Amino acid sequence: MEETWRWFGPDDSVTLEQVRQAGATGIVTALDHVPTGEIWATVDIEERKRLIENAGLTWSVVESVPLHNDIKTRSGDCRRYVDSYKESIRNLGTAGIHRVCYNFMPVVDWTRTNLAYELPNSAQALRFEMTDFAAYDLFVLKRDGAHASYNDDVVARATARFDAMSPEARAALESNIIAGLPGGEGSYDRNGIRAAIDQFAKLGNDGYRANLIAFLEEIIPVAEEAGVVMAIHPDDPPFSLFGLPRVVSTADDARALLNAVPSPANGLTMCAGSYGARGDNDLVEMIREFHDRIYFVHLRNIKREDDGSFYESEHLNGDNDMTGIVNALLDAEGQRQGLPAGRCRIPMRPDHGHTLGEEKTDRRLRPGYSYAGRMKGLAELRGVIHALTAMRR
Ligand code: DNO
Repeated sequence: MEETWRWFGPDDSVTLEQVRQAGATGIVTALDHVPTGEIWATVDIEERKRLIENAGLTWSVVESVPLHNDIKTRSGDCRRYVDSYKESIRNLGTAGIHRVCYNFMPVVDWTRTNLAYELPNSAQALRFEMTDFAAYDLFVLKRDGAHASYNDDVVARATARFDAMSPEARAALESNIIAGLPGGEGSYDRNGIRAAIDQFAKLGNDGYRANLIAFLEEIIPVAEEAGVVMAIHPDDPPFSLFGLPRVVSTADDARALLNAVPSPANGLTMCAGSYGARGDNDLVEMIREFHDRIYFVHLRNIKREDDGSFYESEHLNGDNDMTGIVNALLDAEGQRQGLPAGRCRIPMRPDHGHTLGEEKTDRRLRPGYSYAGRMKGLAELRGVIHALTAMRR
């Protein structure tokens, strides 16, 4: 597997030199300064690529080329945005960048309620807690029909939680949920998110899936021609939020979208932490089924609770069988021999890491994207890869 590292560009508090020191060889990055929906110009792509290569690294994966909401809802300026997306994909292919991660999450990108969940060893982790999420949905956003999304037990706990929260805690919760996390695409104020929820909710799962397939039908042929593979990132968390549709949460979802547009350019990102947040997703089984369509991997672990809550645990110590997952991915790589150069090795990145030591007070820290925490995760995963690879010889 190729060891990669997510880098947020020249403003990232982690430098490319540090990434090299951590031992990764590939960079995962995006042109986050380009507004969603605009074309990624060749000059900008080339400039970013040069920066990375001058540091002795390779730009392995684009994460993400974001989709404008008009594409997801197939309304407004959808036509223009799809054409711009095609142009960005062509420009990336011409520049020699051949892997693109994207997602089709409605309204909010990845979502957590607590960005500094204190663990027994005083490291901080990201957490999604259903009680907090429901408290926000029911009593701050006051979404129509919100009660139907939660069982009585969750509503009772959310009521008690909300009553006990200070105004500052309520504001912080709102900001965690709707202001957007690192690399995420949606950033809203309260009225903005209400309007977006209304617009997306009425599509329903079938309508929303049809919109994804319509997008793929247009984009995949362009990607094929440009020599680019598209790797859709799953919903995080992999169940409905705010009563919104979810179409990339399970093996059935993944299968439906691969079958709808059966091309090698139409592929998946195996995000272990996202798919793994559902106990009914068998990740090893999914890797075996989709082995030839997994183009990018996020390795992350979680500890789940019964009500959908989870927190991000240490990379090797959680509900995901990380060794089994890595083993299945190594098998998948083995099955790829004979593909064009660059298509056999699967780029993986240690997805997120705990906030440790001095980074806990570093104001530039992007939650989940600490240097030390990710380096610890990468080192642990590297050990697993190394041992499993040695055992195959
Ligand atoms: C979170 C990430 C997401 C992901 C996008 C993919 O850490 O996994 O930001 O990059 O959702 O489009």
